[in-house]
Amino acid sequence: MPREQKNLQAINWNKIEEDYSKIFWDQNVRQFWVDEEISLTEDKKVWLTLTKEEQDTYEKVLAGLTLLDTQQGGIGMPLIIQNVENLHTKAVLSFMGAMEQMHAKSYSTIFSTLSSTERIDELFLWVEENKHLQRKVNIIVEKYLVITDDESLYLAMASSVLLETFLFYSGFFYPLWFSGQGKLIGSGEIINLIIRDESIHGVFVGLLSQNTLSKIEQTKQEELKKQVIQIMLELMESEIKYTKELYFKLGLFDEVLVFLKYNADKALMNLGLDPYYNIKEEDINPIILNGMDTETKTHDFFSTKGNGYIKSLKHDDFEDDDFDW
Ligand code: MN3
Ligand code: MN3
Repeated sequence: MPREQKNLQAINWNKIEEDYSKIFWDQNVRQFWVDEEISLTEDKKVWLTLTKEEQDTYEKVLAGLTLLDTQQGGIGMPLIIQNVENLHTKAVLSFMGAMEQMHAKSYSTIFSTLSSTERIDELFLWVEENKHLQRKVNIIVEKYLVITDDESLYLAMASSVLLETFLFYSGFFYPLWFSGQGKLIGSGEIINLIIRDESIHGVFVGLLSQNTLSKIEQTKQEELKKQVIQIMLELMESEIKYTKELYFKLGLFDEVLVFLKYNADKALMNLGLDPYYNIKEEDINPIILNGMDTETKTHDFFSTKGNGYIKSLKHDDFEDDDFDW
């Protein structure tokens, strides 16, 4: 007996229902990059001047980031794609998912420049065994694996934004700390490119989440928003332990904590929610802000692609101008 056929739709870029899909598609394409474009030869010289503890933390934060990007590219994006209906939204998310794999790969490029093969193997084992790292990724992945309706889809999208706009920053901190002082600039450049990607990912999925939430009954909406705050707090608790383990010995724990709270607020704002910690940009160590300042970079071939921290948008009040990055 022949299987019953469904009429499958082809994506039509000449008829776009959600007009912002095209804007996000174009922006993703415009800022596309590959890890091999960045020279890391200077980093190797600086690397040899670092202490054992500095090297250890640097390697571990990159290994941790590799896990986050691997899971976001392999599980998060594909499952969200499967559960949204709009074909253009799926296309944009697919592009973003491919970039997650580029991010994951770029850390390996840094490792191959700085670390021995034996050490790299150790780091990947450390990732599998670090309980704080495993816990935070599991909290997120669990939300991806149970999508069955709008409510679970909303929580999955919110978790995705918490991952991309908040959780990555405990790892980004250290490369920014060095590049903000003019050290390990090549690796810092890669991190800045990743930050630029995560910024639009967070804004886009944030908008989708607000869209999804608006389809849900009002009283349930309030309940779901509270759940998001609970997830954020659970992740923060885990992040504090992770951060302590990695940064305390370097005297940077407090600095990282402020940066984490700042980015947790950004994630909430991407979701159209109020900030929780109310950390201002002035509260962040200026070295970190300097590390994110692209004008100080030596590579200028990206200058045409635009860079920087991207502001969050409320679904109701964004306009075309908001995408003029
Ligand atoms: Mn990524
Ligand atoms: Mn991303």
